[in-house]
Amino acid sequence: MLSHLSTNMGLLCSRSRHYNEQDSEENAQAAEIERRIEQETEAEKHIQKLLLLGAGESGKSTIFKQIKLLFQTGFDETELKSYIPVIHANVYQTIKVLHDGSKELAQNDKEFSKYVLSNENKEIGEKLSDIGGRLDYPRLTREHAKDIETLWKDAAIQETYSRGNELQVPDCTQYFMENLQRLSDANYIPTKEDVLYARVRTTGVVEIQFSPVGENKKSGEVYRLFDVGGQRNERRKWIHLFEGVTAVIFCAAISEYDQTLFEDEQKNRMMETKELFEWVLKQECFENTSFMLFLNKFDIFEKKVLNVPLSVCEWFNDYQPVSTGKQEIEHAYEFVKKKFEELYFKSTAPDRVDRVFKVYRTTALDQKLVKKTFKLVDETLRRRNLLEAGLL
Ligand SMILES: Nc1nc2c(ncn2[C@@H]2O[C@H](COP(=O)(O)OP(=O)(O)OP(=O)(O)O)[C@@H](O)[C@H]2O)c(=O)[nH]1
Ligand SMILES: [Mg+2]
Repeated sequence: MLSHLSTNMGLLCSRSRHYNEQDSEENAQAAEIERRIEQETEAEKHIQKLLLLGAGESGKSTIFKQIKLLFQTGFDETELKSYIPVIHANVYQTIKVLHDGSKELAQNDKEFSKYVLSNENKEIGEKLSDIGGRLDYPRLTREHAKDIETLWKDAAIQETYSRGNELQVPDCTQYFMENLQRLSDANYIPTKEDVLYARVRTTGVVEIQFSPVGENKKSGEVYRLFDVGGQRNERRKWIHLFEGVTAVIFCAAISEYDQTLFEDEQKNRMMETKELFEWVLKQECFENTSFMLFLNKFDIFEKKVLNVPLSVCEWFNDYQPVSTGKQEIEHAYEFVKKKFEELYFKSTAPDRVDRVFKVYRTTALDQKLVKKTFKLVDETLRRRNLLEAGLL
């Protein structure tokens, strides 16, 4: 009996010891979880939040893709393949815009004959315009690619393309039209460059965490970059991201001074960008936020500016060309840059003048340039942190 009792006691004791062990194990686990949460919160504190803002098609997602390529894993084959329907859709949509545009110009323009398709291409044009108007596009076959190429080479389509600024012709047009053979290959896998050129309107918010790698080592800074949709109906989602932002990377496509908005064809794109930048600058949340202004699409700007005077845009109506060639391009670029700088200082309250403001000339498709630019952004932000911590 005693022995039984003692066994039971033993059992009891051992059970209570077991309970104690379990308790302390649970306590340890809880403490560990708490420690981890604390650690993560501490680590989160060091994560710098970067926000890509700007109007639609200003190049935000292209910068985002470059960051993924430069400082993260890049695109694996599955991801590359996921761009096939996007790229094919870009091709079909573009040829439709050009075909329908040529038809309209052939009816309404005073030099209408320039826009009339050659007789043998009319049928091809109608067929392709039909496909381009569908909700889902077929895969680009060799046969379709050949038709598209024929139409693209038609003088009327080329004339229409030269008036692309009036027609919402995307910037990837020429690149894709010159690569139709490759894009229609049965085994086609998009290249990194194809992905950068691919145009997908962003809806919602995407984010990526990265640490820019220096020459040999990591910079130590961890950034979380957010990409948003820039078209008007997307902008109401922006405000939810405005808290705790280290830097806004504002993309302005400086080549778009002679274009109108996709969502409102009465509105000049540069004027929209001006108003948007002004609005962003005045946000309460951005009192201490740094501003990195990317004057993007410089590659298109430098070609355009020699043919289309900057003064076609109301904001730049006081522009006077002074030279030709490269010098004129520089002059035009400096003029645009100055306009943005003036706008920044005008829209920045005197008590905020010490927030960081930097302007960069960018071509988002140019990987080397984006890498260099981000190195500069990283340096600027690190300097700012040290200053704020009183270490500089
Ligand atoms: N030539 C040229 N094309 C560019 C440049 N930056 C972006 N693009 C192209 O412009 C198009 C639009 O770029 P996105 O990055 O999708 O623009 P976004 O600002 O993300 O647009 P939303 O998502 O609608 O706000 C794409 O086809 C890009 O390849 C540039 O610097 N030069
Ligand atoms: Mg986008």
